[in-house]
Amino acid sequence: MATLPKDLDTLENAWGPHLNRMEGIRLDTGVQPDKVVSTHCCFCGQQCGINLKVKDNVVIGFEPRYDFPFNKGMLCPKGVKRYLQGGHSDRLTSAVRRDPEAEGGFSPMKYDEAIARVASEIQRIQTTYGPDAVGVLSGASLTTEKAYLMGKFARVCLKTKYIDYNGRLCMVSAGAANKKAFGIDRSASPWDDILEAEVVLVAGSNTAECSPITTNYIWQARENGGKLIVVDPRITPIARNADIFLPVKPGRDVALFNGILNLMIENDWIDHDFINNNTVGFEAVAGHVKQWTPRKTAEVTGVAEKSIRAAAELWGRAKTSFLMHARGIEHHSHGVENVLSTINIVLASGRIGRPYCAYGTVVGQGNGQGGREHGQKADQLPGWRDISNPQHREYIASVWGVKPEEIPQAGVDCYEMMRKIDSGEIKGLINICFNPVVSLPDNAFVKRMLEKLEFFTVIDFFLSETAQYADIVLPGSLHEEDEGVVAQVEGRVIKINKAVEPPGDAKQDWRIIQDIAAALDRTHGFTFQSPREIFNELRVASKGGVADYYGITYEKIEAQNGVFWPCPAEDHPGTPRLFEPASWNSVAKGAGPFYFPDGKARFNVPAYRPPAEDVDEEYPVILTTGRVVSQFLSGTQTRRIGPLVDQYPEPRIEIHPRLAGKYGIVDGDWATAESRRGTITLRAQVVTTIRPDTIFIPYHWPGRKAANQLTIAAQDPVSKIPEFKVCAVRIRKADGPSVN
Ligand SMILES: Nc1nc2c(c(=O)[nH]1)N[C@H]1C(S)=C(S)[C@@H](COP(=O)(O)OP(=O)(O)OC[C@H]3O[C@@H](n4cnc5c(=O)[nH]c(N)nc54)[C@H](O)[C@@H]3O)O[C@H]1N2
Ligand SMILES: Nc1nc2c(c(=O)[nH]1)N[C@H]1C(S)=C(S)[C@@H](COP(=O)(O)OP(=O)(O)OC[C@H]3O[C@@H](n4cnc5c(=O)[nH]c(N)nc54)[C@H](O)[C@@H]3O)O[C@H]1N2
Ligand code: SF4
Ligand SMILES: [Mo]
Repeated sequence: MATLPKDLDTLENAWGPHLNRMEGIRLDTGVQPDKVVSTHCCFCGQQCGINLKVKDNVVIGFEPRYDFPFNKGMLCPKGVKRYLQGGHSDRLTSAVRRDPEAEGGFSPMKYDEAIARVASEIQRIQTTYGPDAVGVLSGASLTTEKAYLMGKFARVCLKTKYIDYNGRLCMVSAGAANKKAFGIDRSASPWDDILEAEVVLVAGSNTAECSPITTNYIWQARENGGKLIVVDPRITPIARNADIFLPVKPGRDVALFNGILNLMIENDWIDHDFINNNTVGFEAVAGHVKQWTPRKTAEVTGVAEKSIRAAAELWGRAKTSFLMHARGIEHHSHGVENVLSTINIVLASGRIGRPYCAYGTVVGQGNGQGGREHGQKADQLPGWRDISNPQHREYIASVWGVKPEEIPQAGVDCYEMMRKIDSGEIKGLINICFNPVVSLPDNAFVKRMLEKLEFFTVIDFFLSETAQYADIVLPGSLHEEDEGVVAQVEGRVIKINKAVEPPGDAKQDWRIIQDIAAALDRTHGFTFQSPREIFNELRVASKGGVADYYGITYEKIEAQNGVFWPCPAEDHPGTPRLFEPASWNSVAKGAGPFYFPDGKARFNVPAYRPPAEDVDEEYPVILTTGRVVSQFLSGTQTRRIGPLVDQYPEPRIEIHPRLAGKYGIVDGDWATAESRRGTITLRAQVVTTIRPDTIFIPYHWPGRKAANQLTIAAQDPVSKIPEFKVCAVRIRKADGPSVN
């Protein structure tokens, strides 16, 4: 096992916890790298450019990339320490099988035997119960080639309809709303359009902690005279510097944005020409939002009437603007409506598809964008095609060399797949790049379901909390051990380059998948020799779809430092800004710039619905959950990086002094939060930066520290995203951490 030179680790420890502008900083440890590999950070959807320094097949250090136009030489604390996980002693370097006798419950086994066992279990289950009895869970941290391969593997090799992915917990409300409003699911502009925007509106995004490089764009806009509006129940670091802060009560964003639109219409702060020429459905929305008077909006949202008026005026009168949102408005049982309500105020303003006039969703996972385009979603085929559309099935069948009727129909979302385990329809599960035990809501149910499976296999590079339920764990690859493309937050397709070989028996994920296909003797379509070959098939499969990658090649990505999709032809430069009046789409279709046959964007009526579980006398406090800067997602990676753990070692309950006082809780006390589904005891962090009716718990920890013991499995009816951002709890002071 490769180990990291200690001095590097120590040097890194000395660096501050905040955004690191690294100009001039070079690691000078006397260790000369053999090579420097230009690639991207493995963590969030910003996908900052980074150079990895490699010696003896070990990543020993890094430099931020100044040549990548997005991060321009900056990285955040996670990006800075990303490579430290590679040398961790927990790294899986062989296949392991469940073994109650062994220390830790698992013992190593030969890779080929593990693959043979996985294949024989799949065969046994499918012969006994039918092809749909085996399901696949996949992930959006995978490269786009792997995401594409997983969709094809489920449909063509396993012939199961049950595949879904962890982006279901992340971007699907934004995706569904974008498709409804624009006909395409991608941020509308490169982030440079933030720089000169007169107003930047940030809704439900803890930008400074979760998308730190985006923060820098917003600061630059402010330096250029721009104003900032932030909508969040917490005064996040970015909210502290807002011109107008709207401390919305969790789950009430539809009311807020309907109220703002109502004021825009009343004051005629709308663009009639744009609405008439480029949109449909305005009248219905205008009629609907009339009821959202400032007073009613204030009552429902808990935001002062004068702040709502001030925000509507600032937004309404602006000449240029950028609206962005993240999971704060999307993780709701009405997440799609929340997003549509923000899109409505963008469309009404007419400020989209022009310089400094834009709208975007802040992508979460490393390939949160690319991972949702090419067929690992339950209802999707490559190129953002629809699995229930006969023409789409026919085209993809022709690319895959199968008959259209052989492609299964739509499956169900990943949480519903858990329910299918409960009902006995799914008996075997293959999980790659997903840690549902930590990340799905109401996780006691999830654990019971994984125990209920007849066979469960996981492909990961660490023995994640989910892998601990597996019969066999196959040793997958780290980001820096493979190549492929991802699409970052702006819609720019970029290239991840391989820096090191996987250690021991660990293998690139696409090889593992194809090894399973070979062991099943179902190799048709699974004989790729490289990610490049997979990408070339993906290009053809996406051709003519909304997410058209046909004109993108590895060489073009290299030459242009990324290519924005859609890019339908090799001589097409890509599409940085969508919806420009003379965009490829409008030229091709002879219509307006939006991705519908008539070229017009859609207003949608977003009716207000309260959260699925509102507070009551028994459970009087709102719980909302999310992130902290130093941890990433389910924490499997960042909880193994010492300096990041030191920064925020364990979750705490953020609580306002007024609420804390009511229960006799002071800062640092143990406090218990209890919902109808579970109980958690953590230290209280008493802060004035949160609404007094709401508590916040970050969710990156497993076991008794897992926020998802409490959350509710209520889902949006369209996107199926879980309501991570609101449930009802009661709280009390506790003597110490719970023991069980
Ligand atoms: N450090 C760090 N960075 C990350 C990640 C990470 O785990 N750690 N994960 C990445 C991923 S996958 C994602 S999805 C993104 C997530 O990025 P964000 O969405 O920015 O992060 P969250 O903490 O989930 O939630 C954002 C904010 O929503 C607010 N909020 C809660 N309820 C509501 C509500 O009802 N309305 C409104 N308007 N706001 C509300 C919370 O107070 C919080 O400040 O971050 C990415 N970047
Ligand atoms: N309460 C609450 N719950 C939430 C959220 C919240 O805000 N609140 N946020 C939700 C959101 S937005 C998200 S995105 C999800 C994320 O939830 P998950 O997807 O479950 O979280 P990850 O930590 O990304 O888990 C990915 C697993 O895949 C592994 N992995 C990473 N990269 C690769 C790879 O390239 N190959 C292989 N083979 N394995 C890999 C990691 O080691 C890890 O074990 O959590 C959701 N859950
Ligand atoms: S902002 Fe995201 S991509 Fe950039 S360094 Fe941080 S975690 Fe990595
Ligand atoms: Mo996410």
